Amino acid sequence: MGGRVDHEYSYLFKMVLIGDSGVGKSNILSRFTRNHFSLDSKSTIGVEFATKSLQMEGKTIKAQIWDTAGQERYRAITSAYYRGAVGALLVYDITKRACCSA
Ligand SMILES: Nc1nc2c(ncn2[C@@H]2O[C@H](COP(=O)(O)OP(=O)(O)OP(=O)(O)O)[C@@H](O)[C@H]2O)c(=O)[nH]1
Ligand SMILES: [Mg+2]
Repeated sequence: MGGRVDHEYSYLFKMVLIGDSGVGKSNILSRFTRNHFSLDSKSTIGVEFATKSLQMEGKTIKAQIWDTAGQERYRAITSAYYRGAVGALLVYDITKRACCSA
């Protein structure tokens, strides 16, 4: 009954990846956490997450990164996952100029 809690990290940071569909959010995450890139990855449904532990100044820092779906129809679900995040990575495709010079 000691109530001992073993943490394998000193800090846990929750981050969210947001941005339009197809800009590469899921691939940024898979590259960062697994060093993996896929040319034909599937569009994210809802939300997925992955973690990666990093060593900094002798401490273990765990990044818990939530990868949201960019498709408009998931917007209501995905925004619920912003809660508790300490940072957001806004991703966009610099080669896709949607608009607007007159
Ligand atoms: N050429 C190139 N293709 C990329 C790059 N990043 C992602 N892609 C491709 O773009 C497509 C979409 O990438 P995803 O990572 O699934 O995009 P996403 O932002 O997660 O999309 P949603 O899940 O729908 O929000 C995939 O076919 C990727 O292979 C990149 O840096 N360069
Ligand atoms: Mg995705």
